[in-house]
Amino acid sequence: MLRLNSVVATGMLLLLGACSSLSKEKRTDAQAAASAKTKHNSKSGLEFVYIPSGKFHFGCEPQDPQCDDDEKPGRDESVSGFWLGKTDVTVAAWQKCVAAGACEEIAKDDEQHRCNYKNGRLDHPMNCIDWKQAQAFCAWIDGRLPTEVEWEYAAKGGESRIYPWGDAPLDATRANVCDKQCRSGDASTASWAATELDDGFAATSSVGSFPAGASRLGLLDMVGNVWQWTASSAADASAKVQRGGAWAEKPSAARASSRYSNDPTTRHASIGLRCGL
Ligand SMILES: [Ca+2]
Repeated sequence: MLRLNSVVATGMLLLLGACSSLSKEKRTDAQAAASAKTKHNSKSGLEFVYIPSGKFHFGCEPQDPQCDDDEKPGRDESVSGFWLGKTDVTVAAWQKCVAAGACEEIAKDDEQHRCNYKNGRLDHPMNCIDWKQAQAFCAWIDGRLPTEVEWEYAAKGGESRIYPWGDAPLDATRANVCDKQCRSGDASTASWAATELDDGFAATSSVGSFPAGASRLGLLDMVGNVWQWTASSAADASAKVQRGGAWAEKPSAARASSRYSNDPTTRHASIGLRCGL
């Protein structure tokens, strides 16, 4: 009997070992993205990806030498499952919201015509909108702006990653940042333009132009293109946090833990939004 128990116990241990190694089996990002749950929002025409609940390290990753002080030391966070836009909110989606009477017409443009609304760039991210206008759009589709913790969790795919695609350095195929063209387009950004990069865009790009920069679950343009307003307040409680860097920012802002904030009334061609549901 003792011997039988021993055999059974050994078998159980082997089985547990097998289960454990299966659960640790590493899926590639392409496999993870292919099996991610997605849904179409008919009101806006936007796609959403389900981000399953989990825990992660919020803030500076130990392998990241570019972290700013406001990313350190980071902390453990838990996130409940939620839906996040696969792309930034587009001009086409914003037009639908305006037609429905739930969003404002955006009349303002900047002197370089980089605000996308009414400039014929329907598949570009909506920009030049303040925090309340961003909130109103998300409310229209029964959603909300994500918190910065949710945003970073999604950007990192729940893992320890510097960028949505992993730890490989940013290059011209990964994201739309302030590259050599950005310098020529706006003299004010010249001091931090990454002149060694040519990503092909002087200002915003059509959403999804950088598939090589996709996150583990297939989110596009999480970094670069436009900053994304979040629901979170900054250390200065009157300011709101924005994430992801932008076409007008240096590449180091396009890291998953990089943070920035602005007064909620700020409207700029480098700031847009992505909704959670
Ligand atoms: Ca660029």
